[in-house]
Amino acid sequence: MGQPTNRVFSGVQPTGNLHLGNYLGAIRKFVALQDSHECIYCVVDLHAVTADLVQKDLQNQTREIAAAFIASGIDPKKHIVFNQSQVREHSELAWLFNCVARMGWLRRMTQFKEKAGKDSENASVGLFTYPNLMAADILTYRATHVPVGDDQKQHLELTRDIAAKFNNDFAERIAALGHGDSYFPLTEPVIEGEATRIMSLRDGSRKMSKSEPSDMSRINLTDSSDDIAKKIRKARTDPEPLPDNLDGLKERPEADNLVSIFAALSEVSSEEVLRQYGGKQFGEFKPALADLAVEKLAPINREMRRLMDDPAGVDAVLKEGAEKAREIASVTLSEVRDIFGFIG
Ligand code: AQP
Repeated sequence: MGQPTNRVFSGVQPTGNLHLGNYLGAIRKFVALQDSHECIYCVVDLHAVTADLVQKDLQNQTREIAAAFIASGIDPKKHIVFNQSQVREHSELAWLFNCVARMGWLRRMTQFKEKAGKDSENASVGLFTYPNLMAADILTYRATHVPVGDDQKQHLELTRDIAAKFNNDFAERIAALGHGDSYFPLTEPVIEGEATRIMSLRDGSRKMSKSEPSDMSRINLTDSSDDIAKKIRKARTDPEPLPDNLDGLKERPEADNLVSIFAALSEVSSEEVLRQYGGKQFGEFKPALADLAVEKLAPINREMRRLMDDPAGVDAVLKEGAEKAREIASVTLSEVRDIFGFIG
């Protein structure tokens, strides 16, 4: 089988509190790539247990992400939507990548440092090797493109390093087995647009995040219209009016963040938003942003609720997706086993 040329893979962890950053930084891009690419979108439940071993409601959290994918416009009939743990090949390839990746590469991963915090001796080994599993998720499908937020850039670089080392170390066998001069692609990240890093509504220096304790820091996709409006009204800002150009947003992280959110939701540039709102006070800008956010998110929220009312229906989509994913994954793993030289 030749390498695919336009296959997209990406995933979202079912760790609760799916937020506007996940939507604008990732899920909305997933939707946009559907017309031009073969897409595989995964609820990465094996990743969810790396930080907190016992998830409060993993099954419903998994369904919620799948529902968000579909409610946002991903068509599971045309593309593949599934949860990671149903396709065992991800774990097998991750083990093999544990042997390809080097300790020094993983020690440089900033996300591990952030998530493990000061008590890294007590972090799970899974949290440390998380980027190898992510590389396996992507390369099980030999995906060429991965839409992600800016925080995942370093993990994508590691995925490319793993692919390059594998291709290089096994070059002779790859060629001898008829796969040409490389087996895995050097996957391209798709990190572009106005919303690659949406920040917390309470602190413009911190990423909007599922694990941030304050619910006021993020807009959840399950929030009611009233909650969305309240969170935007209470979002931290400074007392100055909005500037009329991008330079004026420097050193104003909270203002910059709200302008970026407005731009991303209305699909225009931040410059365009400032042309319209430059010189205006937040008292005028925030209600306009709240209206826009509600207009864009309410239909997704409604559709997510409808889907979540039928858990068996969501499970059926995931099962069917897993079957389709396994068809691709089993071929890759069989070829990779041959390249390694295992019997069977
Ligand atoms: N604030 C963000 N702005 C833009 N994109 C973001 N993403 C996450 N936060 C932002 C992107 O969403 C996708 C799914 O993320 P994930 O489930 O893998 O979780 P994460 O990257 O670890 O970040 P979260 O969602 O905030 O979770 P926690 O709190 O656990 O760190 C990815 O493409 C990510 O880049």
